[in-house]
Amino acid sequence: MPQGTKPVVVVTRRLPDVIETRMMELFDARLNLEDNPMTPAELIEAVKTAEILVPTVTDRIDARVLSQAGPQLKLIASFGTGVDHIDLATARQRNITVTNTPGVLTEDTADMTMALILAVSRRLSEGERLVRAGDWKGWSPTAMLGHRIYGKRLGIVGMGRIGQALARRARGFGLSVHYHNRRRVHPDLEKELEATYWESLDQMLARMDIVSVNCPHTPATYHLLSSRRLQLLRKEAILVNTSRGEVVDEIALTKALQNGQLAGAGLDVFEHEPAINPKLMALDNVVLLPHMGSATIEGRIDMGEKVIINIKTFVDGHTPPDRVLEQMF
Ligand code: 8YV
Repeated sequence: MPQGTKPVVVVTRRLPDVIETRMMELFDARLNLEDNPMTPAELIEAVKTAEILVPTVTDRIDARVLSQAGPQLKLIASFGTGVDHIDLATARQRNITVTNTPGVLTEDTADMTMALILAVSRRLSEGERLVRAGDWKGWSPTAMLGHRIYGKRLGIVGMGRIGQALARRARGFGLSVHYHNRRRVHPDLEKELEATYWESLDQMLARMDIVSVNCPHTPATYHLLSSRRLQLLRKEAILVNTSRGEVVDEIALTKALQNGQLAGAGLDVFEHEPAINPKLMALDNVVLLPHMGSATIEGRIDMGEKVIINIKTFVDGHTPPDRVLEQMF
């Protein structure tokens, strides 16, 4: 990267004002003020000119896009933690560094997961719909009965940062914490969280009251909650997903909910966002959110700050703090 000149940074979506302003000060930043998601053709145009690309989850940076990148593209500083929208292997082959923004959206996403657990168990959306429709006839001892979460078993699939933050909250709500992870966490952490480790995901699923998906989407976790595994769940169980839609077989999940094989689901993410299976929309025992797990003003600013730090460090010739390597996933 030539010294002294500001690097060309293409930002694919609108970011908080303070972040965009700082980026204008530091870089030759090309902003997307209309905030329309870029088409594949627009992304290809972007990688032909950008020295640094700042994409989000709504941009597919696949081999087709990367194969059109000019030699000036050296860094993809993604705004977000998940990197399943970026072809990491192709980026590496083309000598393009990739960074993300881990850590700063952990607490917000764990909050949203807890909110979904409560919303499904206590029928918050149904109650709200009833009131707004003007159909509430007054209090009744048997109306809108949900299920208590206190004393129930929560199975966390993926005990990374967000899984751990969820476990801490869950303890406060009187849930007992169980987890499945590629690797067992440190015994001290297990002790602190009073968490029970299950090497076998199948065995854990069959025994839980609540299952939360908190692992990243990778080739190894695609449809981890397959039709077969969903059938292992107890019919009183609920499933929440604030990670990635692709980890759960959405068609199989919809069928399981329709057939009463599963009591309910809380979903913040979907396999083909923003499209949602219309059959899911028709179900009362499902709470659906528009991928807003990390959507806080504070979180978005922190994410933007991280993007700026990653770019600055890289431009200054150092390894950026949030460099993503394929073997991390
Ligand atoms: C972000 C997310 O809003 O960071 C992630 O992986 O899923 C979201 O919480 C989004 O990805 C921003 O690109």
